[in-house]
Amino acid sequence: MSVNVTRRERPGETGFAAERISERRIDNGAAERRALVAGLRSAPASIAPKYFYDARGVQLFDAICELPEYYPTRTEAAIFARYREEIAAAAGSDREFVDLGAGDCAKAVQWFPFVAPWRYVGVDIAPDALVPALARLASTYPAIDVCGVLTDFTHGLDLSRDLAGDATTFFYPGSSIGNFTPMEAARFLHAIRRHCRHDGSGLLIGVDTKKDRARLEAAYDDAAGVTAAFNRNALAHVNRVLGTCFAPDAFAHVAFYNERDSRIEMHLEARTAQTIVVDGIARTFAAGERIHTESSYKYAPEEFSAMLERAGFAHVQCWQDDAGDFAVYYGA
Ligand code: AVI
Repeated sequence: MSVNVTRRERPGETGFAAERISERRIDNGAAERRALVAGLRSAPASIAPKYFYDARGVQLFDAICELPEYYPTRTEAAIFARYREEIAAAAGSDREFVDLGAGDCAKAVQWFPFVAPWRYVGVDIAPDALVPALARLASTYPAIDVCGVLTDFTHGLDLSRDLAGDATTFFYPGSSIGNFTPMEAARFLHAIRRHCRHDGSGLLIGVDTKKDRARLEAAYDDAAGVTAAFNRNALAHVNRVLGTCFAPDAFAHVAFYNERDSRIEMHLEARTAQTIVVDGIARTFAAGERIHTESSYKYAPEEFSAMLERAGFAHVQCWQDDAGDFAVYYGA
């Protein structure tokens, strides 16, 4: 049975009151540039995965989510659809609903009829998709107090000034937690738990599972080459940030499952020796040398449930598809 939410369409209305959006981003431009330069000069070299997500990277990621090989998005959606009422019963209704990495808010909005939030807080680092989506939500659901927070929560989650101070459902879908190291993930879960101060609060999260190497590797090295383009696009982004002259096509996309660490690793491998001036100093990448661009950790359900419990969540429940390809958890 779904809970009734007042729904009123006001087509054409796109404005959204600026005071409903809290700007919590700190201008770390210089420090971020230094970290990028240091990563490129190191051996092995690295580029943080956030450099995937310029405008083209966001489009490429959307295309990845539609690929036949990339099962996480589709499988999570199927689990949500199949167990929506059961999950909503665990999370409860009439909560403040905090959407971490909200983007265009599309995943969260599907929960509205089932959990009837009285307040929605979309949290994201970038305003481009979030602000117009909040405007649409505010107009479509006038009974919900719709707000946004712009922040880079990968550097630590502090929403103490932004929450109403009531029972809160945190929502973190898409296995984005897999892009943290296990240590960072544990810290992040603890930070969310610290925000769950009121009875009825909890976390609803989607996490990818371990599975056979061939399927994992295909998901990160698709036949159409979309993930390869996504990976190489990080170099085009870095060129704009640092004024470097990387030729993205001079680097091969490499993705493999590191079974020891339970993670997919993505790298860019120099096809031939490449000398790039990075912040005034030449850096030569030997033929075959790799730049590490992303790790995507996979967790067995018992491992992730234990992580949630260590972070202080109780009554952890897990829902999976029949093949066990993905898992959705709720912990109170
Ligand atoms: C955003 N994140 C959960 C994706 C993942 O699966 O780790 C990013 C991605 N990288 C390549 N394909 C998708």
